[in-house]
Amino acid sequence: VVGTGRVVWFTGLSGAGKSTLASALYEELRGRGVQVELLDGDAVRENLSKGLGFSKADRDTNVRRIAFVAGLLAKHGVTVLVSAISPYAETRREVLSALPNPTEVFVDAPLEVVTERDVKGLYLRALAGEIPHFTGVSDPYEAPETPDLHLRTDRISVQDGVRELLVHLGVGG
Ligand code: GGZ
Repeated sequence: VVGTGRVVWFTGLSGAGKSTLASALYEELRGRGVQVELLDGDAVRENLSKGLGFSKADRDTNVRRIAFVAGLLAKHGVTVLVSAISPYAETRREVLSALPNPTEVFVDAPLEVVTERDVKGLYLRALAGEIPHFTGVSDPYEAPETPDLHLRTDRISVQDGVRELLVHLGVGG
């Protein structure tokens, strides 16, 4: 697809399913010949944002860096999928409003559910007080009030989530 790309921004708690949905969507779009790139919070923090922590200032810096790169890619027609907790509503609003064709996707699973899943064992450690500033436990998560898409991952499958995303993006289900 030539022309201006777009940015699909997945926000939500750790373990809510942001990266799972973003990478599933990535594969779908690639299969359809769309130029697509994935900026995942985890990978970004090992490279572009190495050394940053989880204070509000560091999270905002991380989010702004991701948005900066997303904007460069989108300018060249790439569909950019961002997966980052990005917990602060005001910062999300600021960066998203500066991006071309932004879509804010709220990847939503209740805290009880992500704590139960605890894929990486981080919630157990956070609840034990071993990880300070852990989102949802000892650090805020400001849910989007009017996301473009709201996916309840405790109620729908990855496949259904991807289908909703494709429909929303106008790429068909
Ligand atoms: C939240 C943390 C923390 C704290 C480490 N709070 O599920 P994960 O493990 O793989 O993804 C989380 C990732 C969060 O990085 P982001 O870049 O998405 O965050 S932000 O947008 O707020 O900058 C989690 C892990 O890092 N992790 N410590 N204290 N998540």
